[in-house]
Amino acid sequence: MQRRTVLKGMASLPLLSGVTATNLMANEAKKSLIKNGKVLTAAHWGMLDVEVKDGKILGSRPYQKTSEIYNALQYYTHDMVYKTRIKYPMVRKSYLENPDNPKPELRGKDEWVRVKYEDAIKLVARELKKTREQKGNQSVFAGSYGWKSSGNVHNSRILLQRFMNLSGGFVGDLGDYSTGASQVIMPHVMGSIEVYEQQTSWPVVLENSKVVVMWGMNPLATLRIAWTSADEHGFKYFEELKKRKDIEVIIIDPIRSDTVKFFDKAKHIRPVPNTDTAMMLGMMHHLYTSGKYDKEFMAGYTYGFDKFLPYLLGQTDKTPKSPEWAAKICGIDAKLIKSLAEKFVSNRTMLMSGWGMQRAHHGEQPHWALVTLASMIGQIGLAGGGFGLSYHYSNGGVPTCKGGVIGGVNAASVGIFNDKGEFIGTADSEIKDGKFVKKAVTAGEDVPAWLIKTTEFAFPVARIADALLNPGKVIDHNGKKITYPDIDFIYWVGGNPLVHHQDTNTNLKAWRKPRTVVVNEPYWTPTAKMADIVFPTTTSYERNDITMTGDYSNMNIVPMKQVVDKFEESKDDYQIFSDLCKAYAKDLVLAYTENGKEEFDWIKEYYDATYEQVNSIPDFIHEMKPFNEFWATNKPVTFSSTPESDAWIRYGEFREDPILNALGTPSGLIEIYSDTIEKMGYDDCKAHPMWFEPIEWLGMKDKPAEFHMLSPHPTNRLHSQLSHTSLRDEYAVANREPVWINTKDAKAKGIKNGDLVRVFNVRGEVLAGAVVTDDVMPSVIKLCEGAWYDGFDSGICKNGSPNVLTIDIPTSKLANGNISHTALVNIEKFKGKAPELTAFKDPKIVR
Ligand SMILES: Nc1nc2c(c(=O)[nH]1)N[C@H]1C(S)=C(S)[C@@H](COP(=O)(O)OP(=O)(O)OC[C@H]3O[C@@H](n4cnc5c(=O)[nH]c(N)nc54)[C@H](O)[C@@H]3O)O[C@H]1N2
Ligand SMILES: Nc1nc2c(c(=O)[nH]1)N[C@H]1C(S)=C(S)[C@@H](COP(=O)(O)OP(=O)(O)OC[C@H]3O[C@@H](n4cnc5c(=O)[nH]c(N)nc54)[C@H](O)[C@@H]3O)O[C@H]1N2
Ligand SMILES: [Mo]
Repeated sequence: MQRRTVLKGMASLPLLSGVTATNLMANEAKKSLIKNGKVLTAAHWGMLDVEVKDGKILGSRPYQKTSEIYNALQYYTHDMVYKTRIKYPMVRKSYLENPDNPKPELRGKDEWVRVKYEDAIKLVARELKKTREQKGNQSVFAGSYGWKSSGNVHNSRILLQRFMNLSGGFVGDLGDYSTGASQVIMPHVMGSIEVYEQQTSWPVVLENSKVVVMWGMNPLATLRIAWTSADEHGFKYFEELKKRKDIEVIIIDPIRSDTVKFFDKAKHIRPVPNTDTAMMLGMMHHLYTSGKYDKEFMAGYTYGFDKFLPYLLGQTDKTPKSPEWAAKICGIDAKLIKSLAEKFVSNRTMLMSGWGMQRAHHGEQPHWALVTLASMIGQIGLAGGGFGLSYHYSNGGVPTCKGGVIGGVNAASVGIFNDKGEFIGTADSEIKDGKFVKKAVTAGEDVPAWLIKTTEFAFPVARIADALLNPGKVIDHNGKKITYPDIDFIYWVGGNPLVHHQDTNTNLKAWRKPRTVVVNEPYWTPTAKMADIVFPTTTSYERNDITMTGDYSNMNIVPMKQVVDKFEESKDDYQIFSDLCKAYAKDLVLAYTENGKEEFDWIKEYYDATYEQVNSIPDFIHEMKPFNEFWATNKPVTFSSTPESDAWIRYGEFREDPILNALGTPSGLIEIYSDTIEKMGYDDCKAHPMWFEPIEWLGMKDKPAEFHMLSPHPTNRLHSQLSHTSLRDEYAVANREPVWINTKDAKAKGIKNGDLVRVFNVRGEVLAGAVVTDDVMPSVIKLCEGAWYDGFDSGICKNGSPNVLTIDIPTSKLANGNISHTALVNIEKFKGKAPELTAFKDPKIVR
């Protein structure tokens, strides 16, 4: 259910008997909101000290300084609270007039009407119930993908799903946008998902690696954040790596990224986008034909090399995957391909990779090929060797600390109702004497039919538009068939799908299909503008919460203290869903809130459970204090790593004994050839890594457009978050999203630095501001993801959201990941009068 498995494992806890003690504390906390001074909280971008004056936020800065690397995201809390906010509950005019015929085609263009909160709650409860009665639970979609805010209690997506489960069930989704391809292919190859797993520890890398390769990876940007909250030690280790003259750094990326600029001594190699698999095959071919690969490792630790070789050598298709063959595809000289391969086998080499190149057509291939290459090099499981798919993310490789992990709110299970429509319990709970009580369930009990009814309809997350447009369509997914449900009600919180999903124009059509769309949002994002009913939501600075930092390191427990009063009529997601429960069915709220728990009850409950667990570790000296003391001191609890975690080597045990410590693959070995995938019989993902031509790329015949657009993750935002802050002034060009174009290309197109340009293809068009630079290779442009879509009035996105131009097809039938880094576009100087930017303006509000 939850993408970051690291955070899972909330044990079911005893219910609090007297809720009142912590309520008292909550009241105290509210009264004592600091009017002048500093408050500690945390965001995805780290622990923050927020400065308050007369009850208003002045500014914010990092709570601690762990590295010299500047993280701009940490300084804009003021705008996060006061800018572009939704003030009141709002309903789209046509929806309010007639929810049964709400003119969905007007979504995004219609006028809005302010309504009373209680009325909005009643409306949503009534229409949700109506949809379920008419079309069943499988017509309610609450997958609600997105990055929300940090905090284990006010976790908007889980809070939504808790409500949707308890009130009857919903359709969810599978996988995520980040690693859609890799997280499905890697279990077949390595027996684990790899992408969200701890890496060989940094101290081991710094001690042993002689070559560090960063393949399609920009940690200087992407390590600014973490799923929980950044612990910031990832940066520290990259700084140490830079100081080390004895470790060679090689960066493979079409773009001269922040990371390439930081490692100014590094070798920077710029392949044609989406061709890395070919380059890797060229390396493998050379290693094989020259006999310079680790034959013992291949024999002892891998499966199916013999069935891959005929392809590598060209016996199956008359095309040997030689360095010369690869060079023609990836644009890297064959000599360089060979010398790199030889460097890797003859030095202890860590192949680090980001995820950009698997967010592309046939995105299953590059990481599968990388694992195969790493196998031939033969250093997997050795100190400082092998590969790692998470050094760029959430402080991967920062040694795991000894201590505790704070639990979080869970999605509960599906509710059961009596004939009168009253809530009577779930498979593991019941309402007894007006109280919610948990029941013991016997393991192995049959799962009731109503419980699986909706989960069977879950579809891969990035197929959302396809699913909305094609109810009943059957698709292939990782060896299974999935039938799209007929979705008529969408509830989204904590995400910005009108920005994050590919091919916005198709997506807009899809969002105009269901009868009802409800969104909880702090800001007037494009997704809020595409809804029928909008609840203004608090930001994390307007409520109390608790989080860990460093998804793998588990370094700190941070109190996230309410900084200021709630903005206008905004409410916590928890409050909104509690009120929806009350309006939906008798006694439902008892289950939702476990008999009335408030934010502090949950915070304390999670903290206490961890405190107890930590105290039960023999002879463990730690900083944790009883909850009240912890909360009052306004400081994080910090745990330390152990000698064992400092020395930890990924796959070290497998290396020592591959029989005893077999991998979770069918063969127990690294699968270069997968019989499981072979049996699926897919034409777009075969049984071993292969080069497939992407649907659009620079080397194709009859290119539909001239430039390859990469839309990587923005350095100065978290996706679309922080878009509306004044940090935007630092990077916007011509008041639009900057687009990087190579000097030579710009000259040919008559484009100058700072020009307003039109980027377009058959799918759509956007305006952007030109940055003319050799930081991007010729024929490639860079337009980062996350600019708020601004095309509701004209069809042309005036702000420069790249997803207007990307392709909405799956990576392959295996993983169905998104392919946002695969798209050809044209670019020209914009002629005529520049249209006004409206991305950050309120929609039309009539009453
Ligand atoms: N072209 C292209 N597209 C991409 C990508 C790419 O590389 N290229 N990357 C993809 C990837 S990996 C990802 S993860 C996605 C990211 O896409 P999203 O996760 O959808 O992006 P965010 O901007 O983080 O959206 C989070 C939203 O939640 C809101 N929010 C924050 N806190 C709360 C809260 O407490 N309650 C509620 N109700 N709302 C809250 C924020 O205001 C914001 O609007 O984008 C994907 N799209
Ligand atoms: N500051 C900041 N940090 C973030 C995020 C953010 O929005 N802002 N988002 C977070 C999230 S949700 C995620 S999923 C991760 C994303 O982490 P990644 O997916 O690793 O990030 P990207 O920026 O998409 O891609 C990384 C690099 O790959 C390069 N690249 C793209 N295509 C190719 C290719 O075909 N070949 C090669 N060799 N390189 C290629 C890009 O130019 C880029 O420099 O980042 C996380 N960190
Ligand atoms: Mo992501």
